[in-house]
Amino acid sequence: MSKRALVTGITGQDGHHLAEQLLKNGYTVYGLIRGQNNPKRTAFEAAFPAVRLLEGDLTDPAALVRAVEDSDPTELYNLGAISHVGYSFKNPSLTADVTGKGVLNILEAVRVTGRAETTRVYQASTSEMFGGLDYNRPGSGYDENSLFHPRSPYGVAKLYGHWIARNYRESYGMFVSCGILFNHEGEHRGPEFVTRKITQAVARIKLGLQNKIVLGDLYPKRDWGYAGDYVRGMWQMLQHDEPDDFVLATGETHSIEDFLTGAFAEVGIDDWRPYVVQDPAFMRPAEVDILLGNPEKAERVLGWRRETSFEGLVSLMVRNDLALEAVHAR
Ligand code: NAP
Ligand code: G4F
Repeated sequence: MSKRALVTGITGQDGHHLAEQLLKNGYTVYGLIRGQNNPKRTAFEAAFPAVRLLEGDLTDPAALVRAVEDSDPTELYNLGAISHVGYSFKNPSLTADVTGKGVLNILEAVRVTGRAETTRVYQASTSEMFGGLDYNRPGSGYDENSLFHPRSPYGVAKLYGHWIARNYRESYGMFVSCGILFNHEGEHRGPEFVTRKITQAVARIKLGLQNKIVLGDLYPKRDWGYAGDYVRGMWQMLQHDEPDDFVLATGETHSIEDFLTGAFAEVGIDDWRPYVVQDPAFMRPAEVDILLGNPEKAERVLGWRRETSFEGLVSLMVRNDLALEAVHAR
């Protein structure tokens, strides 16, 4: 049977890795692209000439119905979202519409076009739903049964998406699986996220193009993995017999200070402190102090394994940015 995937958020980090893996697995891949003149379109088309782009926005139910009808997907990966936690504090209403209600719009597009029984849906849920508060510390790691207490408009919108996805599974028998993914990074990570901001700056400092990096809080801890490993897990969730929820994580947690230490060490700088300035502009009204996940269920049920270590991730990101920045420096 021919395999057709529709991916929302295909121009984002995970969309890039997923498009690569789906094409390799023989899928016909459709991607939703938003905006009148999306600046990422040209580069995306050059990298993925085989992907068929369909125009539409997650806030536009009619466009989503058209995209589902045009692609007739056997699998739909809903990766599209306002995904930046800091931005969500500044744009909470838009975040609710895109990141929250956008999930409902996708599920309805599948249902009202008569595909509830034929299209498998992946929903991109997140560890931000846990919140990392004192009364709800991760212990040996948050899992699929841990308490939720989101700490940002983004986390709250994602929790709505998570529960409406589960509701469509229970109400209409739809195959909808939610991946509760902990932070994952890599060479396609947006520069607005802390890891990429650091690796770009480290590369530029090494090449003499910059001398400081301005950051917010440095104490928070995250369970950071490699995005390539995590999109493999998304695909595995949709190949499983039953729809379900799965945590993907490394089971390790590291502070931003740890990430700085590793990234600067990669270019031979032992002490990052002289290069880092803190600015409250990059701090959030409410912070998630610590995230740590327990991927035992995904490992046991799906056979999922992460392959890239924390040290390997930091190293690959710094080396990637050194190569990119060296071209600019010439
Ligand atoms: P990303 O790089 O920020 O990509 C987000 C994508 O959503 C982009 O393609 C963006 O389009 C698209 N988008 C934004 N607003 C839209 C709208 N109104 N209509 C249609 N598309 C829209 O995020 P990512 O890191 O790839 O993450 C993928 C998904 O997983 C997101 O839902 C994110 O919240 C979730 N997640 C991520 C992580 C992580 O650590 N990366 C962890 C857990 C969950 P443009 O390219 O046009 O901006
Ligand atoms: O890199 P971040 O912006 O990622 P955050 O907030 O953990 O969210 C990411 O992971 C979630 C999964 O847990 C995803 F759902 C979400 O879509 C996104 O991919 O920030 C990480 C930490 C935070 O504690 C933040 O306050 O870094 C801290 N930080 C310190 N200085 C900074 C900065 N974050 C950013 N973006 N920029 C800074 O200058």
